[in-house]
Amino acid sequence: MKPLARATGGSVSTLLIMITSAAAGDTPMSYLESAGARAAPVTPLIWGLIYLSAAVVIVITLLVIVGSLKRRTTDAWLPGQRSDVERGGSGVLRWVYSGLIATTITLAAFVAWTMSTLAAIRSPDQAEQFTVHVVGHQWWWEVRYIGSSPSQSFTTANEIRIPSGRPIRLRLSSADVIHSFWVPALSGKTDLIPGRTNETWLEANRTGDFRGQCAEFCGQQHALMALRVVSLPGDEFAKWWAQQLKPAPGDTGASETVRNGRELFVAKCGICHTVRGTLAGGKIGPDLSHLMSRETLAANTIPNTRAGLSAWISAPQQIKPKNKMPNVELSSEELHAIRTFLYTLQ
Ligand code: HEC
Ligand SMILES: [Cu+2]
Repeated sequence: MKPLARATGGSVSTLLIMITSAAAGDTPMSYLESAGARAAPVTPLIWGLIYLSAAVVIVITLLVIVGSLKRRTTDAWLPGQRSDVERGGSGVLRWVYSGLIATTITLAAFVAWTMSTLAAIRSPDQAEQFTVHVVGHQWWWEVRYIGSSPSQSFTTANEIRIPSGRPIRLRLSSADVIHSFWVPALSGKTDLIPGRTNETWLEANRTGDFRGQCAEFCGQQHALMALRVVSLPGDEFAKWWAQQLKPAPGDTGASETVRNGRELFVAKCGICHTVRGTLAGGKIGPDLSHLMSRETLAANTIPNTRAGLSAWISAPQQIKPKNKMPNVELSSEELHAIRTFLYTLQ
């Protein structure tokens, strides 16, 4: 019996360590802490289920140990011999009945808790401020801000900025296969399904940076299809929106290199990328109109620094193999010119 007791003690303490380290919250995508009204009611439910599961493991383990220690008869049990289940007060059936009743009551209680949680997060308690339409692509997120009119709308990628403390409406669709939108601290998962549009909402109750991840396997680079939700104070958010509406700066005052870079960009990259205010209007890759206002590249894969941007443009297939941007043949002068032009896209 001793090794069994030791093994049981070991697995229970491993479980407890797992639970407490996940609860510490130093992981960027911990789902055990929430930061918004849509996630808040879900977190206690997760904790409830964790405690319930731990209790089930402990109770069953104890019953097995007690059952094996408590030998009911000293008679040897011969093969083929039948042992009758006793009815009545001291019988085995009492255990079966009480087990069934306890399980049914517990599960029913959790079903009720789950249903009421779903009802609680169905819609926010104040009207949504605006709509963001997120389109899943293999393997990045197109993010369309729908303003009060087309001239107030714009498109960006992989980073969703929101005003803190205000709910926003999310519309989710897909350009290719099924993806799933998941920002654990702010919302549970909602799928992006080709041919239909799902609606949900998002709210952060504080400013901060919340990491998300595609949560439905969608091909080779599924793991590198992350996103960020950045929650800003209202006035900063309004400034950011106004800045995003601006087209790329024109020729006036632009250096020779920038003008060159723009021409090269339109010729070599414009088939797939849009930069508003230039002739580049491609829709296959992310909109780059305000590339420099984003902190990461290629769906949160590398930081958007000078080195990161050069590395990505010269060899995207090395950084994110099989992604839909091919390595484009560029001389070092061309790379320099394109990069200098991209730096102007603040
Ligand atoms: C055949 C289409 C195609 C061409 C041509 C192309 N790209 Fe891309 N590009 C993409 C796709 C698709 C992505 C998204 C990759 C991913 O994250 O999976 C991308 C991503 C990027 C990103 C990262 C954007 C972000 O917000 O994450 C930059 C920067 C970029 N491309 C620059 C360029 C430049 C500069 C050129 C021209 C030298 C170019 N691309 C040519 C399709 C293309
Ligand atoms: Cu995916």
